[in-house]
Amino acid sequence: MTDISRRKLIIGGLAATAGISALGVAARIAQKYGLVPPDHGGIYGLGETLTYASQRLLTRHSLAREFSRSQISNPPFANEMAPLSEGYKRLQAGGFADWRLTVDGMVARPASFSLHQLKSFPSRSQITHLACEEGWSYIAEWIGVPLSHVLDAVGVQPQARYVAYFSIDPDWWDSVDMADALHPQTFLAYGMNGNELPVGNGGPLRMRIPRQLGYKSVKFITHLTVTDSMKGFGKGLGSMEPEGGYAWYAGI
Ligand SMILES: Nc1nc2c(c(=O)[nH]1)N[C@H]1C(S)=C(S)[C@@H](COP(=O)(O)O)O[C@H]1N2
Ligand SMILES: [Mo]
Repeated sequence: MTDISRRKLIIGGLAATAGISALGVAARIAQKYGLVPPDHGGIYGLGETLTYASQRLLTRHSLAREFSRSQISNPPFANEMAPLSEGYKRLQAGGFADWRLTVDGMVARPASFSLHQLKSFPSRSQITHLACEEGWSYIAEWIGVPLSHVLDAVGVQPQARYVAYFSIDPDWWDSVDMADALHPQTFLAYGMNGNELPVGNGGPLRMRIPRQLGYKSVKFITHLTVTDSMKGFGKGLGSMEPEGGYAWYAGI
């Protein structure tokens, strides 16, 4: 099922059972609790708000399923990608020694971390499922540093609401709310199945968010910005995904 038709079904189903006026009430409750996603405008905006608000109220702290080593997919699936940029290839030729993750925005101590520094932070692993909206998926062991650890290191200001993340590939950027940014399974991943993270899977550094669809797990991450509003980024919809018709919140 495509994303759009799934969304229509959710809206249709809710409208049929709850009635349109109850939908309006739900949208007002979402507004009151600050549970309106950045892509709330447009035809499917009400559906986006309801999906996001109900998931946040019901499943905010739940964990994505973890698997055993014997369930790891072999080989892991690498999705097709646009060709890598010259800038990327230069860093790759240098063994990624000059790769940096810069962190700025609403933080007490803006910073720039090398891979070596990120790897010196507490390392965690998880065996989780990466699900593409196009239907395929695979299970892998992801090794990295929890995003929450990096955010603690820079000191997030209390007004912060989102963490936006950017790839060296300028077409790819996204954001998550603080609930997902601080979620224990949200990693900046640099390893996979006991090895370095392969280039095809986003090496040397990718976002890994198992609570959401694969497209939120952006590859080749070089920059994080902590913010209280997504208005100043792209078309203000929270990521480049809603600009192409996909949901900003892609919880699974
Ligand atoms: N920079 C970048 N990140 C990306 C993509 C991409 O094309 N470029 N594809 C996304 C999509 S749609 C999915 S489903 C996953 C695929 O991850 P995989 O190649 O490890 O299977 O990466 C996501 N991150
Ligand atoms: Mo995808």
